[in-house]
Amino acid sequence: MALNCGIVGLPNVGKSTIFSALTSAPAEAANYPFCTIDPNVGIVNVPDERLKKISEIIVPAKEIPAVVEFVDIAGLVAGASKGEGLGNQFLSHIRQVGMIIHVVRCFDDADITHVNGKIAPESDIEIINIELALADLSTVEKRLEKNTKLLRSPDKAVSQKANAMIPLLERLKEALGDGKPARSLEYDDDELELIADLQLITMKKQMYVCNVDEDGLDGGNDYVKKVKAIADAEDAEAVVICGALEADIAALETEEEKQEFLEEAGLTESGLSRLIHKTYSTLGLRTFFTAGADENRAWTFKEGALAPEAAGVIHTDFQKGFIKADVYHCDDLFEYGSEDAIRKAGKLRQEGKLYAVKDGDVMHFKFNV
Ligand SMILES: Nc1nc2c(ncn2[C@@H]2O[C@H](COP(=O)(O)OP(=O)(O)O)[C@@H](O)[C@H]2O)c(=O)[nH]1
Ligand SMILES: [Mg+2]
Repeated sequence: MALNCGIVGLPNVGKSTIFSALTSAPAEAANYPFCTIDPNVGIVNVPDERLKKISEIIVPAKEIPAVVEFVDIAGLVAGASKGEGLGNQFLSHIRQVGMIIHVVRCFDDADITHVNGKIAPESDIEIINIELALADLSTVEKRLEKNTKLLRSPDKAVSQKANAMIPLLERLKEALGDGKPARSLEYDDDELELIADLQLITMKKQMYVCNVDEDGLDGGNDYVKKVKAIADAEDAEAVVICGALEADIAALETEEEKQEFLEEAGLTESGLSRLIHKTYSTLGLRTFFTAGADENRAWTFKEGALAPEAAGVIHTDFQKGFIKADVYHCDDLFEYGSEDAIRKAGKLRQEGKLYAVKDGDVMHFKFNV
């Protein structure tokens, strides 16, 4: 499951500031098989009050939150798709992420140079989006060339498959050439399958982050309004955060200090926490829990997953040998106060292979190995 997001944006908009703040308390990498060892990659805990509350009732030796991976993707400037800046390196990084977080500078600061000399969210966004579209255009053009050659293949299956893809590639070429993202077109299921292995960057979901100064946090500013209008038109999320403030919060040592700081600034949740949660939901991710004496842990699954698939998040053997699951909802635990009481109240259920797991479920899997 692609649990990672790539942070993009023009230089000096605050990407690295936000990335550093996000990863200032890195998750314990050993617990996560997908982790990449790279200074630009950080694994970040998904804040979840429910896990804490579960642990107050079922006291574990260890508590392990769900995580999202963030990648600070440098090198995106006008011309990156043609190899300007760190062009190629940036492309290989961004193709691998599940979602794009597009940071837009929405703060004034004469000391911090803007690449184009002027704070202008609309054109900043356009530059980046066009660059991403051009990168995809080159992918599509290459594939068109290849498929045209394959039309002459003596292997009928090969030439037919190549042929079937050509109208789709032509449509993509036209849209991308106009600077439109691939996700703006409509596809049927067959086309979606054809398109999947192109790994187009502009097929990925995109979310905007307005990086404001502290004054802009409350209700935003004119720059934010512009970003929000663009996000709305694209049916995308726009999250307002102040990178500088998040960096200050991240530098504090304890959770209590951080909480105090937030309250003094009149905030209930840090911008990063909001950003992490939005990322999680935009990717269509949900959480289930496992709880026991050894560890309480939050696991990530795709909305709509059935019980065996959720079990597979823990281990592929759990999925292969899945028999059934004992399930209750964490809200029941908070209401009844113990697993025993839940059982007595008849709220602990046995579910089979067709059970669609719900956000907040606490699961005990039974399986054969
Ligand atoms: N005033 C202000 N400066 C910021 C903010 N976020 C980042 N900066 C500054 O902007 C400069 C560029 O930030 P950086 O994170 O390196 O940008 P990147 O090139 O997008 O990675 C640095 O000097 C940051 O300290 C912010 O919210 N307000
Ligand atoms: Mg940077």
